[in-house]
Amino acid sequence: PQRTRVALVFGGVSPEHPVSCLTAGSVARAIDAERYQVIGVGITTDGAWVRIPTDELIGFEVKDGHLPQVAEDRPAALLVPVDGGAAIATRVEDRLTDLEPFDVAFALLHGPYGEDGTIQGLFEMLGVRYVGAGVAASAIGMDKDLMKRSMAAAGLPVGPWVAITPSEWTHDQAGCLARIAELSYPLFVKPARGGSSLGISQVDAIEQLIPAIEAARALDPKVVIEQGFTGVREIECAVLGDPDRQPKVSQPGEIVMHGASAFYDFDAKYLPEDQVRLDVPAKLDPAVADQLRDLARRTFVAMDVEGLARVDLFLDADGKAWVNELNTMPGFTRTSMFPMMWAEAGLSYSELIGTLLELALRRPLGLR
Ligand code: G1L
Repeated sequence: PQRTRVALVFGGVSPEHPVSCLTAGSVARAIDAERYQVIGVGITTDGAWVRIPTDELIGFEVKDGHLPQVAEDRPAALLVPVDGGAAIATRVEDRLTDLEPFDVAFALLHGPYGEDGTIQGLFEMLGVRYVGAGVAASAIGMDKDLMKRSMAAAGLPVGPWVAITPSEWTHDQAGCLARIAELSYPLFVKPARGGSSLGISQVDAIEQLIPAIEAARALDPKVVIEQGFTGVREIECAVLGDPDRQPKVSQPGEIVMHGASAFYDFDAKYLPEDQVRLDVPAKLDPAVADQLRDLARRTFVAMDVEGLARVDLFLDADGKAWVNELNTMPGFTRTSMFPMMWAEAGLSYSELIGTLLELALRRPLGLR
C-alpha cells in the first residue's frame, strides 16, 4: 500500500529554532515508517527553505552539548501548487527537480512566522491538509491579549490582565500605569506574542514595573501584564480534537516547582532539573481533576481549536480553577508534557503522531 506522505516543516527564524529541530528529529524517529513517508523541509535561521533528507533528520538530537540547526548549504526547497494540493520541489539553478507531492503538512514552528496562523494560511490557500489548529485559533492563541479576550468573552474564568500596545505606551504611559494600578501584586509582565518564556518577568513592587515592561517590549512591542496568584498550583491538560465528537482530555499533569527563583509559568525547560518536576497525573481529588478537565475542554471548544492543544490552568488556594492560556503548539518531543500526558493514558508517542496525522487527513478543506 502507498504510504502517506508527510511534509515535516521545522526550524525557522524564531529563537526556538533549535527546539523545533530537536522536535522534528524526535518526530522523525518515532513516526511509523511503514505508514508514513517523511519529506523534511527545514527553514534556516535566515528564513530560507531547504530540503533535509530523512536520514539527516533522524540524527537531530543533542550531541555533546550541541543543539541541531538547519544547515544553509542544502538544496533550496520550494512549496509549489500542483493539482489537488502541493508538492515540495528542489531547485537546482533555475530548474525545479524531484517534485514530491505530499498528503499532509506537519509544521513544527514556534512564535511569529509559523505558530501565529501564517503558515496555516499558506496551507489553506494551497488546499493542503495540515496538523493542528486552523488560521484563526493559531493567530488568537499566539497573542495573549486576544486569547484572554476570547476566553473572557466565552465566560471562562480568566484572571485579570492589562494589555499595552506600542502607541498607548508611547503616547499615554500614565494611562497605561493607571490601568496596571488596578491589578494587585505580584504581576507577570510578558511579550504578548512571545510564544516562549523569553522576556517574562515577575514584578513584586512598583519600581520593577517599567524595567519589566521595557524588557518585554524588546521582544514584542505589545505587552500583557497579568495579575499573579499566590499559593497556586499549575496544572496542564492535553486535549485532542475530534471533528465528530467532544474533544478528548487527558488527566491533568502538574508542574511542581521548588526553589526560591522558580516562578509559576516558566517552561520546565528553562529551569534546572532539580527545581522542577512534572507530575503525570497530578495528585488531585478525582472531582477536582474532572472540574479542571471540563474547563480545559470548554476552553478548547470556545477557542475553536482543531487537532490539539495544551491548556494551562491554575488551581488557587480556595480550590477554584482558572484558565491561564491555551497553547496550540505545545512542546512536542517524546518527553514533553503533552506527549507524556497521553502516554500516561496509554497512547504512545508514535500513536499520538499517527492520531494527529489521521485527524488532519480526515479534516475537510475550506470552511468547516
Ligand atoms: F502540528 C501540531 F501538531 F499542531 C504541532 C505543531 C507544533 C504541535 C506542536 C508543535 N510544537 C512546536 O512546534 C514547538 C513547540 C516544538 C516549536 Cl519550536
